[in-house]
Amino acid sequence: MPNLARTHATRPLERVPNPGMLAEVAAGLAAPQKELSPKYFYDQRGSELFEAITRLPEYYPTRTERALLEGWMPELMAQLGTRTLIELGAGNAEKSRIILDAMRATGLAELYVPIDVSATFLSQTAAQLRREYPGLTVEPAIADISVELNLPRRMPRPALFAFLGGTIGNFYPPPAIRLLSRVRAAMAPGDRFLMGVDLRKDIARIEAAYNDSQGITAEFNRNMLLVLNHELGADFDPRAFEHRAFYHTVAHRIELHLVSSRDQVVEIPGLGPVAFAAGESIRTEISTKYDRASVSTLFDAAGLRIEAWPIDPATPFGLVVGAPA
Ligand code: AVJ
Repeated sequence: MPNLARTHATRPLERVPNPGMLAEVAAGLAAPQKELSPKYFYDQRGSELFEAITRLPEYYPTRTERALLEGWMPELMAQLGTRTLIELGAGNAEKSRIILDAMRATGLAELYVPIDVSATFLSQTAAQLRREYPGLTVEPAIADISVELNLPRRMPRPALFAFLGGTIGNFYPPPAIRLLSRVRAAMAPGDRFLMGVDLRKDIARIEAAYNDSQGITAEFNRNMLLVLNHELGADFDPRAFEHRAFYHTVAHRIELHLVSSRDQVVEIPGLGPVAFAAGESIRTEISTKYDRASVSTLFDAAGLRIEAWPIDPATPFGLVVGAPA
């Protein structure tokens, strides 16, 4: 467990230089429902907090997905003969090892391309994986996948594009389709796309996963304000915002909000004062839950088709194997 009792100071950020951040934040905070992108959760502390979330008893997606990967990857990799693994949003690459092990078992693990916004996590992960997998070329790409993939020019085929964890759920449908289309455009015939999706289920179970009893998710949510303080010189007081997570039954998604506990004004240099009324919220994340039909709709729009749908019906959480349509 990382030290979660730290003060409001954050460690230096190493992420994609993002000159558009101020403009994006300004637009988000000017909307009737104030909104910030979940990509701003992940500085070093945010990444550590997310790792702590993945180990929470209430947070079922990570361990379910890991079990699915362990069960399905050996067979899938043997069948596909995958030579390159491209991972969108690689983080610490724990699940990548399951895929890489399966690739190595077929003797074809040649290139691994982890893509992430966080250069810190990427360089640590890359060095570690080079030691663990002699003969594997590790070529990290620093990119904001909501904008670009920044892939190496040459990659041995067939390649597997992996987008795990259910992170597709962070995207509203139009950007989700743009992201999937970007993956589709980078695919050659014979390549495959592997995506983790959290599935619709009992609402209480979903809500519990985002309202854990230890308050880690609340700290993770508030950490975004520290990222804004550090990156933009804003003066958010995270103690003046409360964590709220609820299921939106019509849109089939969890929404994370930070609710202002009082009337307050926050100063963001270059943007000026931003007023919050007591009870007013910033939406910081959506986490959409799917079924086969809703994944199929996204895939259709992106030029992909569902080739396989291995899910855990008990949880339920799923993997989707996509191919060019
Ligand atoms: C990393 C986007 C998959 O939506 O479940 C976990 C992020 N937010 N708890 C998710 C998250 C709060 C997570 N994803």
